[in-house]
Amino acid sequence: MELLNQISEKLQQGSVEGVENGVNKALEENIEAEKILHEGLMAGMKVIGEKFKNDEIFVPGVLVAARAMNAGMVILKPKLIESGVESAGKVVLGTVKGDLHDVGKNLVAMMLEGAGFEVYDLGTDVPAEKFVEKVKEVDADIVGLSALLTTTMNEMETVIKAFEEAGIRDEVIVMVGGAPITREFAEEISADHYAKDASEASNIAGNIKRKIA
Ligand code: B1M
Repeated sequence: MELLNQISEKLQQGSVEGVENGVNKALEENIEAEKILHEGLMAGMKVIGEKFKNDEIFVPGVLVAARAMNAGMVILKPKLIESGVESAGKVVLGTVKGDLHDVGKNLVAMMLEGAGFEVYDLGTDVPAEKFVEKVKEVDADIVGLSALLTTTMNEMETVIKAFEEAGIRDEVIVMVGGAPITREFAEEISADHYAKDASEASNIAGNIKRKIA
């Protein structure tokens, strides 16, 4: 669809205004928010990822594209979130230490909020002790760890070990995800769950909550 292609193009150009205008126009045309997300924003980010890999663009270009993506997601957020009246549970979420990627993590946060969870988003580059501190502070049910780099994915195990050392490992369910993460890796580090994308993360969290309740 022409408009969704335009959104993808504007994202690749790093145009916040272009993406915002495109997303607003698509919503006015009653295109579903999920379709705009997948076929406009995520399609554009996929192209950026390929170009980055092939050295056709560099970090500044990727950064402006991510900013444009986040700007589009802010507009879509209310549409993606169906107002959850009662809290489904508490989730502490963050991208692990050393890792600055937040687009996927933000998407997970949105989907969880949409499923009625209270999300405490610690942001990016989050050290293990911060996860421990927040879990204790809010008495979280679930912790969501995101990592996009093969060099930072092992930090997830550090976080799990920090929960063990703090004596709270049995009190919290750990879910991991991110591009380099696999189910095998999740099992290896003794995480409780692996989710391949944001909607799976939200489904898993919903199932966990039903089991707890
Ligand atoms: Co980075 N980067 N980056 N980058 N970057 C990747 C990840 C890379 C694959 C690009 C490439 O080479 N093709 C590569 C990693 C290679 C590797 O480790 N194997 C890479 C690299 C190398 C780097 C730097 C080292 C580059 C450098 O400096 N030389 C550097 C590292 C900085 C750091 O973190 N310390 C770097 C920097 C950056 C920017 C800052 C410029 C920017 C991030 C900006 C931001 O996030 N605000 C950036 C970006 C944007 C990317 C790519 C292009 C896109 C990532 C993205 O936003 N995707 C990425 C290439 C790619 O992924 N194709 C790349 C869209 C998003 C919706 O998908 O985040 O995968 P994703 O999330 C998915 C799933 O993974 C999952 O759900 C989402 C979908 O629903 N998911 C979860 C994610 N977290 C989850 C948690 C869950 C469950 C599911 O449960 C809790």
